[in-house]
Order: sequence, then C-alpha cells, then structure tokens
Amino acid sequence: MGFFKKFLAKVTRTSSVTAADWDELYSELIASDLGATLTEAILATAKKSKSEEPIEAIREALTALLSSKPRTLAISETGLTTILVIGVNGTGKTTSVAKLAANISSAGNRVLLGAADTFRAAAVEQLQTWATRIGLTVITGKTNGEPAAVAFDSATKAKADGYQYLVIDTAGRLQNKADLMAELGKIKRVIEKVTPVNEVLLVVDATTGQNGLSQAKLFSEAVEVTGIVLTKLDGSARGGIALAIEHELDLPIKWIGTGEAIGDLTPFDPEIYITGILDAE
Ligand SMILES: Nc1nc2c(ncn2[C@@H]2O[C@H](COP(=O)(O)OP(=O)(O)O)[C@@H](O)[C@H]2O)c(=O)[nH]1
Ligand SMILES: [Mg+2]
Repeated sequence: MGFFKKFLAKVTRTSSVTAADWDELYSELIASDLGATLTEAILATAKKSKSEEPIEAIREALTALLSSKPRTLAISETGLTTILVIGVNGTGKTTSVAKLAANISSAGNRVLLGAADTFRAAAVEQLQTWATRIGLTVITGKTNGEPAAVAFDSATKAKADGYQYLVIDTAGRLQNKADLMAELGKIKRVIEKVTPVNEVLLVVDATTGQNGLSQAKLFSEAVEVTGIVLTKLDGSARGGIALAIEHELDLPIKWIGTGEAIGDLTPFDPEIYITGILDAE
C-alpha cells in the first residue's frame, strides 16, 4: 500500500508536477489493482487539485469512492442471525467462517456452524477441526450429499435450540458456474423456509487482483450479496481491489483477513484503509 507516497512527497516538495510524475503515479495505481477506470478518475481529481492540499483532495476523492452501506453485521429481529458465506474455491471461505464464528462467539453469543461444502470431505474436516478448537458445534451432511439439506438441517437446529448465530460454509466449485450459482440460490431459499438469511458474505482473495472484481460481479448477479470479506491482505496484495469492489459494485467490505490464524480477521475500517493507501500519517 502507500501508492501515493512518492508522488505526494514530490508534490509537497516542488510546486510543479511533471508529465513523468503523472505517468509514474498512473503505473503505481494500475499495479495496485485499482483498474484503469478508477485510476483515471483518481488522477483527474489529483490533477485538478495539485495547487491546494493534494493529500486532502485525494483522501476525499478516495473516500467518495467507498460504499456508504453499513459495515457492521446485520442483526436479526428474530433472535437468530444467519450468515451465508460464499465465494470461489481457495479464497478463504472455510477459514473466514471459523474466524468469524470465533469472533462472534467470543463476544458472548451462541454460534452454530453449518458445513454445506459437501463436495469435499476435507472441507468438512477442516471446519470441524476449527470448530473443535474454538468449542463450537458443526452440522454436517454426507459427502456428496445435498448442500441445501445441510443448510436446512443447520437452520432447523439453530432455531430449535435458540442459537443466536448460524454461520454456513459453502462450496466454491461445481461442474460449472451456472450450477454453482443455482446451488447457492437453492441453499438460500431452503434456509429461508426456516429463518431469514441476514447476511450473504462473499469472500474475495485480495491477491487475485482484478479477477476478484469479476468474481464479485458474477456472484452478486446470482445472489444478493450483502458484504465482502477481503482475505489475504497480509500477503503481496496491493489492496487497491478493495476500492475497486466498493466503487464498482457498491458492496461494503465488512471484514479483512490478515493471516491464517483464528484471530486474523478485522472489521474493515475505511479511514485506516485510506490512510494506509496514502501512507501519509
Ligand atoms: N495469508 C492468508 N491466508 C489465508 C487467509 N484466509 C485464508 N487463508 C488461507 O487460504 C487457504 C484456503 O483457505 P480456505 O478457507 O480453505 O478456502 P476455501 O476454499 O474458500 O474454503 C488456506 O491455506 C488458508 O489458511 C488470510 O487472510 N491470509
Ligand atoms: Mg472451504
């Protein structure tokens, strides 16, 4: 991060910005996974305001690009909050389900887990291992069984036993994209026969850059996504993808993943994020 650092240092030191400086900034922004459209919009703002306070102007321009939708988890009126976690394979769904459940349960809530990725036995085992460590119960089904059946069983159990939260893990791969999207729609409808789905969190791997943006588009066309969990921001990711997703899809990033451990999940704080991008404090 800190895409603007060199540029801003130059702008503050000298009164003139050369064409080469703009080119350099352009390349920096593109390399940060912001995408061309967003990069051009930000540059236009920066160019207009170079004689004033460039940092503040850019900070405002960046803030305006973020979604204004709520970032805190929706809370159910029925007493049971249900969270469906979706996304492409390997993005960090199962890990994020465990991290999120640990976070919610350590705040004093009763949390039930649903292992609706029935396509790989390893996925169920992975969630069970996490659940044992954090002391939670997981509802599972047969390998290659109906994911929607596991979702239904989880919802029924959560409601009957007075749980406050239900977090459901799903599969990221099926025969094809259409099948996956149809399956996710079915899972959601089946849960809704028992209890409302309050959050559909899409997990996006920040290291996949602009590809993460395409995934977010695809999933949000199929299901009503309510928020993003942006994982692997501890790696080589440049983090610009967060801004691109927020701006282009108006989807709020609710959580960020910053490592493989159970505690490596933090609520997304736009101010800290933008300060990180500007690296100006
Ligand atoms: N560095 C890092 N690794 C992560 C993060 N989230 C998940 N992972 C790793 O990414 C890999 C895939 O995660 P998994 O939860 O199995 O993904 P799924 O296929 O979407 O369920 C695992 O090795 C995780 O430990 C993160 O925030 N940072
Ligand atoms: Mg998984």
